[in-house]
Amino acid sequence: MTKLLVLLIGVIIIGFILWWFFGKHQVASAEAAVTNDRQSVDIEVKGGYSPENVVLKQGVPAVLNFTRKDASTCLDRVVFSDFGINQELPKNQLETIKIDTSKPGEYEWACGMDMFHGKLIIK
Ligand SMILES: [Cu+2]
Repeated sequence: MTKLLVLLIGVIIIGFILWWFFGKHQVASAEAAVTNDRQSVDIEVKGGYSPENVVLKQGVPAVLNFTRKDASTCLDRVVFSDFGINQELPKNQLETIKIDTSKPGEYEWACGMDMFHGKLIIK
Protein backbone atom coordinates (compact mmCIF):
# COMPACT_ATOMS: atom_id res chain seq x y z
CA MET A 1 0.00 0.00 0.00
CA THR A 2 2.82 2.44 0.89
CA LYS A 3 4.65 1.45 -2.29
CA LEU A 4 1.61 2.29 -4.34
CA LEU A 5 1.32 5.68 -2.64
CA VAL A 6 5.01 6.48 -3.26
CA LEU A 7 4.61 5.46 -6.89
CA LEU A 8 1.54 7.65 -7.24
CA ILE A 9 3.30 10.67 -5.73
CA GLY A 10 6.29 10.04 -8.02
CA VAL A 11 4.04 10.02 -11.08
CA ILE A 12 2.38 13.28 -9.97
CA ILE A 13 5.77 14.98 -9.48
CA ILE A 14 7.03 13.79 -12.88
CA GLY A 15 3.80 15.02 -14.45
CA PHE A 16 4.26 18.40 -12.80
CA ILE A 17 7.87 18.70 -14.01
CA LEU A 18 6.84 17.82 -17.58
CA TRP A 19 4.05 20.40 -17.43
CA TRP A 20 6.42 23.01 -16.03
CA PHE A 21 8.98 22.57 -18.80
CA PHE A 22 6.88 21.62 -21.77
CA GLY A 23 3.42 22.93 -21.01
CA LYS A 24 2.17 26.04 -22.73
CA HIS A 25 2.36 28.93 -20.36
CA GLN A 26 -0.11 31.68 -20.94
CA VAL A 27 1.40 34.93 -22.10
CA ALA A 28 -0.63 38.11 -21.78
CA SER A 29 -1.45 39.33 -25.25
CA ALA A 30 -3.22 42.44 -26.46
CA GLU A 31 -4.46 43.57 -29.83
CA ALA A 32 -4.60 47.30 -30.45
CA ALA A 33 -8.02 48.79 -31.05
CA VAL A 34 -8.10 51.14 -34.03
CA THR A 35 -9.97 54.41 -33.50
CA ASN A 36 -9.88 57.36 -35.91
CA ASP A 37 -7.14 55.67 -37.92
CA ARG A 38 -4.85 55.44 -34.88
CA GLN A 39 -4.00 52.64 -32.54
CA SER A 40 -2.45 52.44 -29.09
CA VAL A 41 -1.73 49.88 -26.41
CA ASP A 42 -1.00 50.54 -22.73
CA ILE A 43 1.84 48.47 -21.32
CA GLU A 44 2.55 48.18 -17.63
CA VAL A 45 6.17 47.57 -16.66
CA LYS A 46 6.31 45.65 -13.42
CA GLY A 47 8.53 42.62 -13.06
CA GLY A 48 8.28 42.33 -16.84
CA TYR A 49 5.85 43.66 -19.42
CA SER A 50 2.11 43.34 -19.34
CA PRO A 51 0.92 42.63 -21.96
CA GLU A 52 4.00 40.86 -23.24
CA ASN A 53 2.69 40.31 -26.77
CA VAL A 54 1.23 43.25 -28.65
CA VAL A 55 -0.55 42.94 -31.97
CA LEU A 56 -0.71 46.02 -34.21
CA LYS A 57 -2.40 46.57 -37.56
CA GLN A 58 -0.07 47.24 -40.44
CA GLY A 59 -0.14 50.73 -41.87
CA VAL A 60 -2.04 52.38 -39.01
CA PRO A 61 -0.03 54.92 -36.94
CA ALA A 62 0.67 53.29 -33.57
CA VAL A 63 1.87 54.30 -30.13
CA LEU A 64 2.78 52.16 -27.14
CA ASN A 65 2.16 53.76 -23.76
CA PHE A 66 4.69 52.43 -21.29
CA THR A 67 4.33 53.07 -17.56
CA ARG A 68 7.05 51.70 -15.31
CA LYS A 69 5.78 50.82 -11.85
CA ASP A 70 8.78 48.71 -10.96
CA ALA A 71 11.51 50.30 -8.83
CA SER A 72 14.14 48.10 -10.44
CA THR A 73 16.67 49.95 -12.60
CA CYS A 74 16.73 46.85 -14.76
CA LEU A 75 13.54 47.99 -16.43
CA ASP A 76 14.31 51.69 -16.67
CA ARG A 77 14.97 51.53 -20.39
CA VAL A 78 13.07 49.85 -23.17
CA VAL A 79 14.85 48.89 -26.38
CA PHE A 80 13.32 48.20 -29.77
CA SER A 81 16.47 47.29 -31.67
CA ASP A 82 14.65 46.81 -35.00
CA PHE A 83 13.38 50.39 -34.83
CA GLY A 84 16.49 52.00 -33.33
CA ILE A 85 14.55 52.96 -30.19
CA ASN A 86 16.20 53.10 -26.77
CA GLN A 87 13.81 54.98 -24.52
CA GLU A 88 14.19 55.86 -20.87
CA LEU A 89 11.21 54.98 -18.67
CA PRO A 90 11.11 57.20 -15.58
CA LYS A 91 9.18 55.58 -12.75
CA ASN A 92 5.40 56.17 -12.65
CA GLN A 93 5.54 58.29 -15.77
CA LEU A 94 3.75 57.59 -18.99
CA GLU A 95 6.18 57.31 -21.90
CA THR A 96 4.71 57.19 -25.38
CA ILE A 97 6.69 55.41 -28.06
CA LYS A 98 5.77 55.74 -31.72
CA ILE A 99 6.00 52.57 -33.74
CA ASP A 100 6.43 52.43 -37.49
CA THR A 101 3.85 49.88 -38.66
CA SER A 102 4.69 50.02 -42.36
CA LYS A 103 6.40 46.62 -42.43
CA PRO A 104 4.60 43.52 -41.15
CA GLY A 105 6.51 41.07 -39.01
CA GLU A 106 7.48 40.10 -35.50
CA TYR A 107 9.73 42.41 -33.54
CA GLU A 108 11.15 41.83 -30.09
CA TRP A 109 11.64 44.49 -27.49
CA ALA A 110 13.67 44.19 -24.31
CA CYS A 111 14.83 45.97 -21.20
CA GLY A 112 18.18 47.77 -21.34
CA MET A 113 20.01 44.62 -20.26
CA ASP A 114 18.14 42.27 -22.57
CA MET A 115 16.68 40.33 -19.64
CA PHE A 116 12.97 40.97 -20.02
CA HIS A 117 11.32 40.67 -23.38
CA GLY A 118 8.16 41.50 -25.20
CA LYS A 119 6.99 40.91 -28.72
CA LEU A 120 5.41 43.20 -31.25
CA ILE A 121 3.43 41.58 -34.02
CA ILE A 122 2.53 43.81 -36.94
CA LYS A 123 0.07 42.29 -39.40
CU1 LIG B 1 17.13 44.42 -17.39
